[in-house]
Amino acid sequence: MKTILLSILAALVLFVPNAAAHTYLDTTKPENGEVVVEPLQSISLTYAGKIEQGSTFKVITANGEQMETSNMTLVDGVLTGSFDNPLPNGDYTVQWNSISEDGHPLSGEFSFTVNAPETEEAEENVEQAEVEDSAQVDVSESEPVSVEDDKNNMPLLVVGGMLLAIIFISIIILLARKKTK
Ligand SMILES: [Cu+2]
Repeated sequence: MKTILLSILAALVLFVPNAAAHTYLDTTKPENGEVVVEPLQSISLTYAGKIEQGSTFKVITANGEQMETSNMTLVDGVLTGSFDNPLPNGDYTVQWNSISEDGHPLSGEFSFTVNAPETEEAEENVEQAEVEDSAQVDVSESEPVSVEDDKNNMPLLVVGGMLLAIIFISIIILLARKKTK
């Protein structure tokens, strides 16, 4: 019983003053879990207290790629990162890393989704990709069909031949054993 009380006391002493002294992340824009339906060109994190210069965040796509921010500012506890172009539609995770005024490091992450009407640039990219796709299809279609069939059948023929050989050899071995008995 004494140890339990002591550990509770220790926990209180260790954590309560710390929590009270820490700055914490108050709000974010976009919010955690938000689906953004307009072009998004900046992300901001608002802290409840002061944080130090050098506080920063990374924006990671669903594929694990990092979106480079073109500008990162810290004004009155609001850390804002902007991008040269609106973020492409998709899921994003923001990994933030800040230093509280009392010197304690703070970090965490939140996620959001962009589902905005495609910009002209994005549409051009999609069209380009489609043109490249159809070009690739044309190349494969122009290949003589018989050649491709031979290529596809070759491994099957080899495997089939090897299987037949193995069965044939096994039968011979079995027959030879029977004869010796
Ligand atoms: Cu602290």
